[in-house]
Amino acid sequence: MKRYSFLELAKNAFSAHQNWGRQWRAPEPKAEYDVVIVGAGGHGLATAYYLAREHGIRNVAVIEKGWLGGGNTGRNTTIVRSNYLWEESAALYNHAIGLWQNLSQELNYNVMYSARGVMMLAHTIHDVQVSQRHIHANRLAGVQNEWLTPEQARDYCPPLNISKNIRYPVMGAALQRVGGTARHDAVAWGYARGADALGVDIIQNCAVTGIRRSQDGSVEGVETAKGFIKAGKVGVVAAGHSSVVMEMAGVRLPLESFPLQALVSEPVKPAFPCVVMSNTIHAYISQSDKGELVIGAGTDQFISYSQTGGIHISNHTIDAICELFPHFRRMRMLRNWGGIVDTTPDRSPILSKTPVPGLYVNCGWGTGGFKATPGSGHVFAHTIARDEPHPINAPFTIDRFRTGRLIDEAAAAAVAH
Ligand code: FAD
Ligand code: PYC
Repeated sequence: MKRYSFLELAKNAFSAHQNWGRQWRAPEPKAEYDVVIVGAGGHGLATAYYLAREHGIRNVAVIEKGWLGGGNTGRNTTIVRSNYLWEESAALYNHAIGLWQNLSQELNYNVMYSARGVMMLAHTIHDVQVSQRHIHANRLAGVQNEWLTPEQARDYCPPLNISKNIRYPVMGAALQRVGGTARHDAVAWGYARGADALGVDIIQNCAVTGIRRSQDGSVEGVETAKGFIKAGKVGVVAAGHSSVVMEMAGVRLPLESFPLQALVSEPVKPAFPCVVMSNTIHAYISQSDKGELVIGAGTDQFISYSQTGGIHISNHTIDAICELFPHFRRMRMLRNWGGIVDTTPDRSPILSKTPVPGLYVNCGWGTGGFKATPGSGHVFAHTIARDEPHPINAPFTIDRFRTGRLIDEAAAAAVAH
C-alpha cells in the first residue's frame, strides 16, 4: 500500500496529482472465503480490517449492494461522543473514543477526527435534572462530562442565544469535551484502503440475496448477484436492511427501520466552534471543514425504507435552530438527504452471535452508530474470529430481548426516541 506522507504529496505535485493510483482493488469474488461480511459501511469495513490486522484472517470478502460508504456511513452528521447512560454503553463508546484518537495514524489516512466538544442543551427543569443525573452517572463510569450554566454554554458556543423569553430557553448544558466530529467518508475510505491492503476483497454493486444453511443448520455461504460464495462464517452489518438480510437465514430481529434526515447550508467562514445537540427539540448542528452548517433532525414517525424524510420534520428542526442561533436565519440550505436507521426496542445495538452457527450480526445502531465505528468493528472482529464475544460487546446480545437484560438508552440521543 502506498503510504501517504509529505514527501509523497510533494512528489505527486510534479505530475499534477495524476499518478496517485487506486486506493483499493475492484476484484471479482472468489468461490470461497473464510469470512464474508455483508455491508461495506464503516462498521463492516472496520470489522474486515480488524479481522485481517488483529486476527490474521485475511481470506475475507466484504459484499456491498451499492457503493462502499453509501449507506448511513456517508449520510450521517458525524457526531462522535461517548456520554451514554449505562456502564455497558460507556464501555463500548469509550472504547471507540480511544481508537478515534489514533485512527488517522493507524490507517495512514486523515479521518479528520476533531475533538471540538459536544454540548447537549437543557431547556426545562426536567431536562436540567435528567442531564445532571446523566453527568453523575457518566463520571462514575469514567466518562468525561460536565455541567455548564447558560452563560458558560454561550461562552463555549458564541452564536447560542441564551435570552430567557424564547420558546426553548437554554437553562444549561452538558459538555463532553472529548466529543466532536470526524469526516464520515474518510472513515469508510480509510478502513477500505487498510483492509484491501491486507488482502480483503471489497466487492461493490453486488447484493446479497440469500444466506445458505447446511443440513445441520450452520452457515454455508451467501447467494449474491454474482453467484454463490461459500463461507464458514458470515457477519451481517447491513444497518437499515439488517432485518431483511437476517430473514434470509430465518432469523427474526427486533428491529424497526426509520428514515432519518439531515441537511447542509451554503458554506461560510468558521462561525461555529463545537457541536450542539438538543434532545428536546430533536436538533443538532456543527460546521464542517468545508464551511457548511451540518444540521440533523429527528426520525420520521413511520417505518420506511425511503432514503428521504418528511419535510415537516426538517421544518421543525430549522425553526428551532433559527431560534437558538438567530445569526443563521438568513442562510440558505443547499441539500438534504435521508438514511435508514435500524432501531432496537432499547435503542442499543446488537453485536452478537446468533442461533445459527457461523452467523453473526452487528446492527441496531439506529441514529447513533457512526461514533462507534472503530470500537464496533474491533469487538465484532473479535466475536467472529473467536466465536465468542469480546467482554465489551458481551452484554449486547440478541438474547437480551428474551431475557429482559435490556440496556435502555432511549434518552441518550437527540433523535432516537
Ligand atoms: P451503513 O453505512 O448503512 O452500511 C450498511 C451497508 O449495508 C450499506 O452500504 C448497504 O448498502 C449494505 N447492504 C444492505 N443490504 C445489503 C445486501 N442485501 N447486500 C449487500 N449489502 C447490503 N451516528 C452518530 O454516531 N453520529 C451522528 O451524528 C449520526 N448522525 C446521523 C444522521 C443521519 C441523517 C443518519 C441517517 C444516521 C446518523 N447516525 C449518526 C447513525 C450512523 O450513520 C449509523 O449508525 C452508522 O453509520 C451505521 O454504519 P453501518 O456501517 O452499520 O451502516
Ligand atoms: O448519536 O450523537 C448522536 C447523533 C447525532 C445525530 C444523530 N445521532
